[in-house]
Amino acid sequence: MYLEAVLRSSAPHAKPTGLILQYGTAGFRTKAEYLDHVMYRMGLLAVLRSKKTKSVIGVMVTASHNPEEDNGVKLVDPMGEMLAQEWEVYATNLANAEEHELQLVLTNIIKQDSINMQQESFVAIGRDTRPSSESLSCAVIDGVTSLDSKFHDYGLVTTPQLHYIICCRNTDGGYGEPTIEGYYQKLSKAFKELVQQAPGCGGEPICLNVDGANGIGALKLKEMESYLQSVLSIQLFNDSSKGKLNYMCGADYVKVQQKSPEGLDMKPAEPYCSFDGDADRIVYYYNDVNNVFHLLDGDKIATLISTFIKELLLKVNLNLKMAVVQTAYANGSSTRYLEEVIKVPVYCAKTGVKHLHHKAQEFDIGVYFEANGHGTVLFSKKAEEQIKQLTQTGATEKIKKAAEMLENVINLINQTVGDAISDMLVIEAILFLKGLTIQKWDEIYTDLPNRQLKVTVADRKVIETTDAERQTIKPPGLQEKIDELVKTYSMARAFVRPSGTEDVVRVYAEADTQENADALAHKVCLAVF
Ligand code: NG1
Ligand code: ZN
Repeated sequence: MYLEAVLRSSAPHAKPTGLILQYGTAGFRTKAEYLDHVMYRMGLLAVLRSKKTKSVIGVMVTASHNPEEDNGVKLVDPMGEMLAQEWEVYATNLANAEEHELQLVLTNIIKQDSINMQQESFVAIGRDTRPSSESLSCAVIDGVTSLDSKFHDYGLVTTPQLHYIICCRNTDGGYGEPTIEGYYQKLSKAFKELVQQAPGCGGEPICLNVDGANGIGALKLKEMESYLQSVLSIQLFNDSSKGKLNYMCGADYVKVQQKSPEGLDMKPAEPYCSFDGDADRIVYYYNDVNNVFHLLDGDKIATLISTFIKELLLKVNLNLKMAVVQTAYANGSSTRYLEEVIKVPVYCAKTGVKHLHHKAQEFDIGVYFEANGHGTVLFSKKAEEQIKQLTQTGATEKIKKAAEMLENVINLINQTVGDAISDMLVIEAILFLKGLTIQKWDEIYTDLPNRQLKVTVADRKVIETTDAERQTIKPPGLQEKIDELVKTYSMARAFVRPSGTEDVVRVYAEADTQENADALAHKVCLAVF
């Protein structure tokens, strides 16, 4: 009988007949005008998921780094992680059911997963600053309330803030206070304590320029500024809701174009960073004294963080298994440096944070970053407990101090998902503690020149890949063509894969010079047609 109420309230959110969408690597993503029914239905699905897991489930309305006109939605599972893979199919089925099929599809999910509809449920909703996000999140709420569920609308939040809140709510505050205020307090406390452990602390605040991509990250950073006063001084650019979100700015623009964003006048040698549209990615960059642009992407970030953690682990003498997880997009130089110089095992996962996150969970300390700047560090319970123990009973002051630093890193990093604000604070603390400028950090290893391009084809699904997307198995002959092309360049590597978030095929190439990387990428594009 409750399903009749669902059908009644579905009418204002009716699905355009024939529209088919897929729950991809980052949930549903397309032009905002196609998404009203999807939002309503994801409200329904979040209630079912909440009943099934007996936990609070999150719904985030955002299309991250995609253009302002786009929007999207993803569900957040109980520990702040991405929605379980088995449920992605439910999401797709529900989004694609025609109005007259909705009741049947819902009933099937309830039956298939033996969901007790009497179980209480609670859904937490968040959204980014896109003009379409407010009304789309109202559609989510309509879906949630049509199944009589409780909910809380957190309004404007970054994606990682919502993940943090979900984790806090489901651990009875064990991960922190389940509020935005609690998030600022937890992070700023850990940051200040870390920075205070540096020998030269107490002087001028650390200075950093931030490109907020005209999005939610800028808004939230402004809110957080007062918590960081006297320790970190932030000059914020592209922080206006009047500027167009992600347009010629933001982390994705800087990473893909390999140039500085519009809207900031870069001064030589000063450090800059860019967030993406929902503040779960960050990249750093600077212009050298000759005004040459240098990018420090997710690979450089992973290297900085894992070197720092490895050094501390040696000091505390804990035998914890640490590894770094990357994707095929990781620069070859970074992988070599991590394996050969830092001597930490490196694994390659498929593109998409859930794959990296999953792999990183296999270790006591799993550092994962996509080259585009999305990443975090996961600490196992065992690692957290052993480190905590040493802060109390460490044999020497040196051991205690190193253990305290590790504990602060644990508190500063958002373990639920990549988080631009949290990652930025971790990076700034490490640079400060190690006395490194952005140039010195950049000099740790030199990136191989690389190029990322996209090709539009009739059907991107004709391309199938294996070996964590580094090889194609379909269409026949494509891999052989790529191999032939790669052989004609020095230090070269190239691969293609269908995007999970856009209707394109992505092409990546690296080689000894920028000209060669560009030429190889172009030739591979032609091979894809
Ligand atoms: P696709 O469109 O599947 O390449 C992009 C990013 C992913 C991930 C997702 C979700 C690249 C090459 N790909 O996926 O890493 O961040 O978006 O936002 O950057
Ligand atoms: Zn994002």
